[in-house]
Amino acid sequence: MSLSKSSVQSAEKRKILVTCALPYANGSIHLGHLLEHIQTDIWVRFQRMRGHETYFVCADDAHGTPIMLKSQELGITPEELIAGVREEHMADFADFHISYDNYHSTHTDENKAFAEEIYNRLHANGHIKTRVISQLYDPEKGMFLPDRFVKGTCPKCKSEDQNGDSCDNCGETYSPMEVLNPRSVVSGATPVLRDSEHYFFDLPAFGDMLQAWTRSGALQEEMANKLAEWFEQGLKQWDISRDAPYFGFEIPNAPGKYFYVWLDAPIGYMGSFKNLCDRTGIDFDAFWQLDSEAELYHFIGKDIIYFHSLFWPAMLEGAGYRKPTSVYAHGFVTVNGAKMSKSKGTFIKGRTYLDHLNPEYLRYYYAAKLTHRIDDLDLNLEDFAQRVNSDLVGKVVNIASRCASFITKRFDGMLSENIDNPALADEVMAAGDSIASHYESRDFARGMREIMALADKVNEYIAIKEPWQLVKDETKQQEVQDICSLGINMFRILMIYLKPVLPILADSTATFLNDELIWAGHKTLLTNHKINKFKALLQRVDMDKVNAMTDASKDNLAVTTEAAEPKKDKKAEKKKSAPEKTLTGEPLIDDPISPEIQFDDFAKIDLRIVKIVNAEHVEKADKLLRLTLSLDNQEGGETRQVFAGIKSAYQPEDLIGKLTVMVANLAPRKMRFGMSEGMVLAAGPGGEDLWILNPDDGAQAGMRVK
Ligand code: NOT
Ligand code: ZN
Repeated sequence: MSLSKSSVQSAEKRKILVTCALPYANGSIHLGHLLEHIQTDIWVRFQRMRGHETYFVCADDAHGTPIMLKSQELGITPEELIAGVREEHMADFADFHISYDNYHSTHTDENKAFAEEIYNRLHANGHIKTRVISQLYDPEKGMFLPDRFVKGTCPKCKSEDQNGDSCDNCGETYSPMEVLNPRSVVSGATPVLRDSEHYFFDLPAFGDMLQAWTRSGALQEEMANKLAEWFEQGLKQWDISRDAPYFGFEIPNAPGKYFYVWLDAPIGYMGSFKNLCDRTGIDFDAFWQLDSEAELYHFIGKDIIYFHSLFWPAMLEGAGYRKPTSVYAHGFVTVNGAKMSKSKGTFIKGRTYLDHLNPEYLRYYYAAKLTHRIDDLDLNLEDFAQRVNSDLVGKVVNIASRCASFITKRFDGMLSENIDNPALADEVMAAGDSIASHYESRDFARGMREIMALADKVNEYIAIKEPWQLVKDETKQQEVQDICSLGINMFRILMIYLKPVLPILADSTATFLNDELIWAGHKTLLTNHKINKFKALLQRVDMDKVNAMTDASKDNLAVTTEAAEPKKDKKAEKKKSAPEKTLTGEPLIDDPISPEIQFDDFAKIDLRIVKIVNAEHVEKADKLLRLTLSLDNQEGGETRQVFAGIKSAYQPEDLIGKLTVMVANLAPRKMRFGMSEGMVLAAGPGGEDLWILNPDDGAQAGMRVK
């Protein structure tokens, strides 16, 4: 990410610090995250190309209950968990060419120091209040339960197995204390109410400042409207403490109390930048002090506007720091017109994409659809292939491939002294300012359209001139050289314009053309200049690879006992398959990371073919069947009771006498209905299509027994 000093364009050199929202350290990067990181990276690369002093930082968001619980589940420390996930995230971003100057973590000394300092200043300025609140507490696990970790019966429609904060059946939202028959998702225990003193940040005290800031023009229109609604509803004090056990930073002078993850998450922007400054000598204060003239931008998803446009500026103000210049929100990614879905294979992880496709295709497709607005963006996979093939391969690279071989073969790689058609050259060169303004205002789609319209003109020009015909006439050689030299020059300028989006294609173009492709170069032409032999610069998108990617993203293996995945709830499941992040509160548990296991680990799993000797409904459970499994198929032999969430697919009587596969050595688990002493395996997207393996009922595993 070199800052090309020679490319200084604009009169004034700006100091710019840019961030993306910090991904949680408990799940993989998917194409939803990548919209934001790609959008921001394009903007940052553009600013760097224009010669501005630009820094781009991010970090993993490492704290909170889900990360604590997940590390326990995996039998590792939270530090080990977040270190591994950070490596994975950094590799994913690097492979999508996201050019971070620093990718840090919120669980660091820098972040701790800033979190404490900001808190201490807020405290000293009277912005921290305390009061006792009552919350549900899991007596078995010994912890307070965030809303999402409570389940039970909806107080309104009485539908069972609903979330602690809202009902999927009737849509009602409520407090977890209103839930009937509540249970802890962590242990299955019945939660009890317990009091605890909490620390609150006095957000309402910043109401006037926030209203003024909102109207300062720093925010997108849709966002300012959203804020106006929130102001109307009235700002509330924000609970910033959580009780031990919690993975985070302890609050100064408050033993056993921890900063809520969302308190130190935005401070992570400062922590990451500080770490960069300490390594490289950049002046941290010049970017963060109250009267800083540097620009500070946060790119975020629309779901976390509240945190970035209310809490964060108020915290900064209260602690004596500057506020963001702008917060730029974007919409969510849908795939083929719908929410990303695991069963359709459209919940696509960054790594799965990279296993099949070139990252620059996605960079271009997102750029071609991104505007400065908050609308959702649809990744239509057919359109994706078609668009990339038609624009990048068919229009842009095509110009080079049509012209290059003549220059190499006939003219020893030399571009001519004259170029044909100065009017066309002028038009392409002059478009730089307008394309730059589209980049600046994040209207990448308009920029891409303008670039492609120019590419169309250049292609038309070449098609009319037909150098492949002229070349046959010995007297027309100079004309051929001039036409093709113009073509190559136009290709070069278009690639300068595309460089923020397609850094790797731009690099290979630079090698091909012996030219650096700096932004200022769009006003110059290469004449009497030697170029290298043309090599294919970009492959077409192959639909088979797109399909292979969605196949690889299909997640059909559903583990069906509740015992196996105590934290799986419908709402989290829904959220998991959505590109968006959490709206408020605790992060959701994302995909469990599957650590690679060795054969020895696998060998520990006692998989047995067992006979279902009894199956029955479980009173008050809408998903579960109670199975009695015979391990040795002998009367009076060893049996196990297992609760399996397969009620949607089977009548109990159809199961009796069938064989299935079970994990026989899973630690028994106490459930509301009794002990579950193992787990049966099943496959399928769910609902009626859920098949338990049945080796005696047909040749193939996975055949339906119904
Ligand atoms: N980890 C959060 C999420 O929604 C984003 C935190 C961004 C940093 O994925 N914070 N602020 N404010
Ligand atoms: Zn309900």
